[in-house]
Amino acid sequence: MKTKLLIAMLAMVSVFAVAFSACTDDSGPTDADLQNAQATASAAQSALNDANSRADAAEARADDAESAADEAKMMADEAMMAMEDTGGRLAQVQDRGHLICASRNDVPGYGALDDSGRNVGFDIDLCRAVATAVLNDPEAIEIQYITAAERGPTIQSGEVDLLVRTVTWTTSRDAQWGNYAQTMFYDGQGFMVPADLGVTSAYELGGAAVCVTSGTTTELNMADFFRQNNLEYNPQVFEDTDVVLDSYKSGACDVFTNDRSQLAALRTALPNPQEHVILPETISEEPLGPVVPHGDEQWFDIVKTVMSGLIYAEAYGINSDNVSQVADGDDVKAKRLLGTEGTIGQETLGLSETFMQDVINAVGNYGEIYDRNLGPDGIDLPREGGRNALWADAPCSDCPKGGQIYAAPLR
Ligand SMILES: N[C@@H](CCC(=O)N[C@@H](CS)C(=O)NCC(=O)O)C(=O)O
Repeated sequence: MKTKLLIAMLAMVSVFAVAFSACTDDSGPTDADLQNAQATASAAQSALNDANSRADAAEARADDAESAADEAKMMADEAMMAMEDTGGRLAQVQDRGHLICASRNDVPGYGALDDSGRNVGFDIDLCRAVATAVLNDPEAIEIQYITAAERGPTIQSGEVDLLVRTVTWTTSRDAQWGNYAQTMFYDGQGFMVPADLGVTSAYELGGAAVCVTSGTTTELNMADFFRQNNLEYNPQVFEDTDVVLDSYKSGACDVFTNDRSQLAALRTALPNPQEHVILPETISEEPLGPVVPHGDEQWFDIVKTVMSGLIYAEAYGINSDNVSQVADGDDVKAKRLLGTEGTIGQETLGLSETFMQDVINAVGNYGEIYDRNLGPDGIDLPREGGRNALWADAPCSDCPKGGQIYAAPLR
């Protein structure tokens, strides 16, 4: 429209210019002047007509382009909405029919093969809990076995849906590896030594050969500890747990350092556990839990909600034995968790109303998972009075309390 006006104005200006030049000539316009002016005016008129039709065509093209742009935007919005509806990774997992977890089979309590060759452990149960929430099948899992050093690249690439392999939450891992969903176990780093060394404190370890696995917070904390305390040491760094353990067993190193719960677990697998002591010092914070790949908030939220559900199920006294009765009972909060009253966000997450009933039926609540793997029926780490008890004001009456296991309330 603006183009049209501009061209029309230019044409008019050229006609007026001829007329004006004729008027300002003292001798007055001659016939030739008038003919020239008429010719210029009709040329200007046809230029104007021409410009008008070009402007009309341009306007039509602009309208076309505008509606094409609108259409493209609508399609992009629709695609985005469809993606949000189906959920990127959720849809992938459901299409594939199984969940891929990166984990392990070499540490009792977290992930190890039982007598029948089935992988069992705390980390494996968290993987099964998520598989149940999204596929209603705790067996629909594929475990990729990776070393500690492979954890970052594996979850960064997005080739697995979940990383559950004794992973400590740290700021750089959050930034580089993926999104850390929820702390499911509070650990800290310790040292194990053969009892006959006569060492009673980590501060007596100056000059020791220390076995550690690469790519772990353990390796970094160990360096800090010895440097900070001006102690010389000889680090023996290996990639596999088995190799570290063999080196420790063979006496190639005097000390084995790791998260305390793993030290306790691996100690039980030594030929004479009582011949090894775990020193009293804890030198770091190791909050452990599942990690999801960056870039899919719905998937991140799903995993967080499943973890919260496990924790609050224990707090509300819902377990694998009573889940059906509680679902039909009159405890409002418990019913909300189980999908028989209100909502905890199931629809937005793309999960069934009663997904937590399926999860608890399949793997139990947080306390059941703990007891089976890390507690009395597993590697027997005490819970009562420790950080891995439920929080101080947890509503349950008969669960261990006063700890730090706490999650987003389910509403
Ligand atoms: N929580 C620490 C340590 C995790 C960890 O799993 N450490 C060792 C201890 S046995 C390990 O698995 N190493 C053996 C391996 O990579 O196979 C971390 O996230 O870096």
